[in-house]
Amino acid sequence: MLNELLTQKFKDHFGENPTLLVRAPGRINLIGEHTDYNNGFVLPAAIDKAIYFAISPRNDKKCILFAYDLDDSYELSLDNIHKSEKNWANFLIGVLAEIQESGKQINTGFNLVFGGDVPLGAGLSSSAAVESGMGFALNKLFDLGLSKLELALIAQQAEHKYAGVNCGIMDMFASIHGKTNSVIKLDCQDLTFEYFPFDFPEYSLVLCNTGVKHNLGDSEYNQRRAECEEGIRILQKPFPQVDSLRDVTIPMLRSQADKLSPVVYSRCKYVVEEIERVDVACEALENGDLTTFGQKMYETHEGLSQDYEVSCPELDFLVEQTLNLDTVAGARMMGGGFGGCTINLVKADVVDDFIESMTLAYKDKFDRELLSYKVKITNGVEEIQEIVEKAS
Ligand code: GAF
Repeated sequence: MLNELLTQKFKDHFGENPTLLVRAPGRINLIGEHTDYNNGFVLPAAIDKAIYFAISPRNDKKCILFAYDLDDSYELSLDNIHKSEKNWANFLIGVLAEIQESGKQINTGFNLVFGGDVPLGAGLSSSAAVESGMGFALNKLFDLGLSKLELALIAQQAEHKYAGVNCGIMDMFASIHGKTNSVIKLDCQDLTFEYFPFDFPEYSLVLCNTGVKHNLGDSEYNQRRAECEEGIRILQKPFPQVDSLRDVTIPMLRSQADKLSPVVYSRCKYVVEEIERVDVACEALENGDLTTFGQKMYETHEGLSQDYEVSCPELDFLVEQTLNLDTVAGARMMGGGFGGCTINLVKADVVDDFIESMTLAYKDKFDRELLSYKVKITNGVEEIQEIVEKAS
């Protein structure tokens, strides 16, 4: 539906059919939060909320970008790629710039319309979806021969340099490598991964969106990363073999407690525990043990809230609300934090009641509307062949 609207917009705006249509999904993360930039493990998946791209090559050097959701456009030349004053355009320009830097030259411009239904600021990685989709579309359109991993790394660099967030690799990796009904256990140290089936018909994945996005989110994120790096620098003195928090154990950390500030100690403690938790959670998943898996999700939330301090009252409230519900296996805040969504593993037959009671409780407590989404796990970024044929 969305891609049909986009195709129509493309025709109206550029007077031709797009050559290529692409779908790039947002992501959820089951467990393994703030571990990616610490060389740990994560367990994300691509979801049925996505950003769509309609694109065609041009004969000149112009790149015309049109944001469907904002009804706004931006134009630049391949001869002069630079940051824009329009924030939305920078996610696309960043990818273009990184591709040019990678040595895979794009020599002719293009017309592009993009838009989708990944809620913004909800912790579902709409920006990674934009970057991943842009890279995939350009790679395909100009036959650049970039691998999936190269596309993920390009998207990550674009986020660092053009959005100013020193993010890890998880979001773009998930948007690109997603697989229907599977979660991706990604080792962020060597970027190897394996799929774990996540197909439990008796449970649904429900996201509860606080609608809160604290402005400090990006700078606090970068600060958390810096605090982890400070911890590593201190730990490397007695333990020179340590390269990242992946190499640290709780006894090692405890032995240096007097050298680390209480804040840095708590940040490191959370990360070390979380890296271990992903392993236990994956084992539970393999055994079909959603009770243990859910307990680990709650432990993650506790750590993110108390030690890593990236939660907020709205997220804490939503998680607390589920604690006594035997229809919820696990719940926690998801993503970078400071707002966005909680992820909940809810018995499928009570999802509507769950959403209704959460909505009422949230309204009652914060006088805000709670938006909830039941999400499905889908494939990662892909070309949408049929629609192009239908549209032409
Ligand atoms: C954000 C970042 F972009 C990811 O790399 C990851 O660190 C996540 O926060 C926290 O796990 O989504």
